[in-house]
Amino acid sequence: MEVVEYNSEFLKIEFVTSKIVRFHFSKDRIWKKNYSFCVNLEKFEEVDYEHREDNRAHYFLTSDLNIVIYKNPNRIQIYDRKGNLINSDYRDLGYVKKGEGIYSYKEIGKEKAFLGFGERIGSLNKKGKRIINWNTDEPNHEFDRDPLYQSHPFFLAYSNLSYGLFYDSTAFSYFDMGFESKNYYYFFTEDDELDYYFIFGPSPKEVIENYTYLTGRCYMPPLWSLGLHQSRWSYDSEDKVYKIAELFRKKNIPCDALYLDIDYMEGYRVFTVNRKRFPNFEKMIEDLKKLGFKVVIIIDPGIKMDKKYKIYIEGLKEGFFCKKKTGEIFVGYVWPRKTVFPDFFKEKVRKWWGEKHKWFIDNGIYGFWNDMNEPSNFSKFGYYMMKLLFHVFHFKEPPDPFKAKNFEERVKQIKEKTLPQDVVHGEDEVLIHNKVHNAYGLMMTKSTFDGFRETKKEVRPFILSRAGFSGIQKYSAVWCGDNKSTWENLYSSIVTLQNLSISGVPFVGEDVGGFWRDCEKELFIRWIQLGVFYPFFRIHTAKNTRDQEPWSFGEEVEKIAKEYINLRYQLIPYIYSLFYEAKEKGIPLIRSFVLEFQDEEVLSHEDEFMFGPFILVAPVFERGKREREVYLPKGFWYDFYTGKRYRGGSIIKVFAPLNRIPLFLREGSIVPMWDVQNYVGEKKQENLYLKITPGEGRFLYYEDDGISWNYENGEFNLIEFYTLMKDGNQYLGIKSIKKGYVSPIKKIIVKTFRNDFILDPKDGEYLIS
Ligand code: MIG
Repeated sequence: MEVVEYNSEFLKIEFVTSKIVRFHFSKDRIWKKNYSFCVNLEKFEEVDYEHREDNRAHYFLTSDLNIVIYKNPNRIQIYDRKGNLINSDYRDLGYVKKGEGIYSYKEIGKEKAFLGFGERIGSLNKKGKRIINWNTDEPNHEFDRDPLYQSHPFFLAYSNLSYGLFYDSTAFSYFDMGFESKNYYYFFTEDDELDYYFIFGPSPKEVIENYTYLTGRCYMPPLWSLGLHQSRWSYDSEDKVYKIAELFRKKNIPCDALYLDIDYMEGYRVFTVNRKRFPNFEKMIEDLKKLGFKVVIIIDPGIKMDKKYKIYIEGLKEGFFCKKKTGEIFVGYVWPRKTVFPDFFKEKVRKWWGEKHKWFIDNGIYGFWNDMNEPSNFSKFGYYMMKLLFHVFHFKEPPDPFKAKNFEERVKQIKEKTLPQDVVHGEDEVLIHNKVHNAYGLMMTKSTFDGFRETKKEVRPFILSRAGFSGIQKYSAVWCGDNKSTWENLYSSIVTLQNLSISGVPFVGEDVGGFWRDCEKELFIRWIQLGVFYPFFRIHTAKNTRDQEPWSFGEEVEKIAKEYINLRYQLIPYIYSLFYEAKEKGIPLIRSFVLEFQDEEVLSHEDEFMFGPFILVAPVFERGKREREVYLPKGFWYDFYTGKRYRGGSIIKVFAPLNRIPLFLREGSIVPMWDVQNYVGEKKQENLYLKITPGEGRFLYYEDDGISWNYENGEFNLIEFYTLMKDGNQYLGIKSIKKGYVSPIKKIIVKTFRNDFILDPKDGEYLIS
């Protein structure tokens, strides 16, 4: 750690690793912001560096970087050790206090694209855009609508020296990425101090690896959560739930999870069950378990203000609810009408809340869905409006009458959709809402995760959160909230999920089929085909909309849907192994081309993505389309269905009938697959299929028991599969890297497009062509 003078204030420089540097400014050498909601500040290693100083500047040299801090005027520039400039403050404007907040300007140099920024609608590259960080319940996902439910003040600057910047601020903030001027970009925050990290690559994957080293990585999701999730607002009675479950099994359509949305509760009182609708709730969970289903229940943060309701009484007595500066409890309006909000910034509250899940966990619920945790607050008018529209007039989507005219109006509008600015949080109630707003959902989800781990030590939970901040991946999966059943929203999900993945969150998805409005046949088919390649694969739809189960659109649709859901289940071993890479290195499953290929061409094809290293997905996103153009990056590619070979580096036109989403396998692909089953665990998977294309490649296969935390004690296997070309022949190598778990695999079935080969799962190199 070093401190230098900066604009007659102070700059603290900390080295997290030789590639990650923290810059933290303060007025008076006190650094009030000595906490972080996502970075483990204790974890910083001892990093070797050299400090030199002359009249002009301070120089800090690590094994990878040369950080120059000019003295007069103050300006930060960062170079690699070969002397290439990576990032520079814009003139002397690297740290500017003005009005309500702080600005930090940087020069736009060689950066070809700015990617990441968490959950965003609009084009992949955010160069030239302005982007707000303020968790917002935004039900209208039209192009460029911003912000949404999550804030990740992080981006990846893509060039041949890629870097990232992470601004560890949970306050209201925004990025201007060359909107105002093409010469610079800036970050503005209403925080008290500027606290940010420079993260070097130089490859985009290394940036993500380093960023997630800082903010955390996911755990291995329970295997069942990689199957299909079926949801709607709401399956609101036992009968309905049983009926859905039975239909899935009768039709042999695989599915692992069924959802209970807000109507399972007693008058929207969280942690209760409506016994009129679910008289035998416990038995229902048991019965569903026998059929191979897990039940995921929604948990909203808002607590009904009701003097007879246990949770309200307890929280009130203990002082657990968010208060205004004046000391009185803040009362908002959400689904339970008058609503109070737990202060998740207090450790005691998190513990209390976590423990409240116990009854459900004891009764076999291993999945919790955290909604409305921005937190969303309707206002009194909004509440009655929502009631009227959804319960009386049966609307299928909320109207969007309040479109902001300009940036300032938008800021004002989003700040009104949540707790007031003067609510105070935390142990000593000194954290002002405006400064910590973006971490509310993160803290709720953390409380859920910790509570579960305390209560049920042997089982991994599945947690899903709508709101979040950087680091959310440590606790939960993320879905992007209330999209619509429109082609535009199918398209935007392709792009949104790429940026969210670049932001270090691997377990992501959108409502398949679309949430608001009635879905239509063709859209449903195309969305299911795409959803197979969402790491989190859930069908969900809003109140009052038509049914959205795989069989709801007639036989033709059902047949295609089933075929693709089957494919999803076959791909689970590939997906699970990719999650291992996400857990170890932070590398996401959905990969923009920039993560896998190095050339400029790849930037202009945001409507395609890689699913892991091998599968190129080119979704169809227009009605009536039966072909599409696909850009194949350099190298050789094979049509997933036919094995037809293509030379990459150009755009091709492919046939895309209704029952086919264009998919391509990269040369050197090794994709592990299973037999189809109705739910994870139905069959012991003794056959491991390897789908292989010509060329050379490698894949690290991971397996464990799929449900317990025993992998943390080494109970897992790693097998390296690789392909080699020798004298024009292809060989498959099998090399066990780690053995800690009894593998179910009895046979390895190699599937090239020409032949099948059956192998014993033993180390060696085998001729396969
Ligand atoms: O105000 O619980 O995004 O998935 O079905 C709407 C009802 C509240 C919003 C969620 C959506 C969920 C719905 N919720």
